[in-house]
Amino acid sequence: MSKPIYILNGPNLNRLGTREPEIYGRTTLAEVEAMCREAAAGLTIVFRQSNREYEIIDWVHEAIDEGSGIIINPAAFTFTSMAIMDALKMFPGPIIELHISNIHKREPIYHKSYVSPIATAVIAGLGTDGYRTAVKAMLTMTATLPAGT
Ligand code: CA2
Repeated sequence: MSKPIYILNGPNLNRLGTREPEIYGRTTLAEVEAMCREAAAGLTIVFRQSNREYEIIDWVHEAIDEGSGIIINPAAFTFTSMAIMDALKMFPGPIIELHISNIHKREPIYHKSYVSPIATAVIAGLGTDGYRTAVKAMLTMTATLPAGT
């Protein structure tokens, strides 16, 4: 039995699809989760969101014990959380940092990510489709694709 991919989402993303559609689109987080499960082609996905930093840290610890890869949209914690960065540093597998918007196109406060220097890859600016791209990439990175695909 292969280990699941963890998809972790930070603060306010539970409100996705309800405001600033010009930046974040109209897709809800529940729809993003369904898209990820479909893209995972049967592989187990652990999909979570929290507005609490400690909870995200606890889930990274859980992924260290039980996960094959982490896709994380840390939202505002991207720019503030050394604690999430420290937890991610302990993860032995691939980490994809994901942002719906292109953070580098925005104001300078959105340019300095604590996660990017320790991430395996960074996806930003693809909208919510970026989650599907990240899952597909993670399947390759963790070599869990069924033979012939
Ligand atoms: O583009 C992303 O995915 C972000 O990580 C989203 C964060 C923002 O602080 C980052 O700079 C980029 C903010 C998420 C706010 O949550 C929303 C809630 C409702 C509607 C839209 C966004």
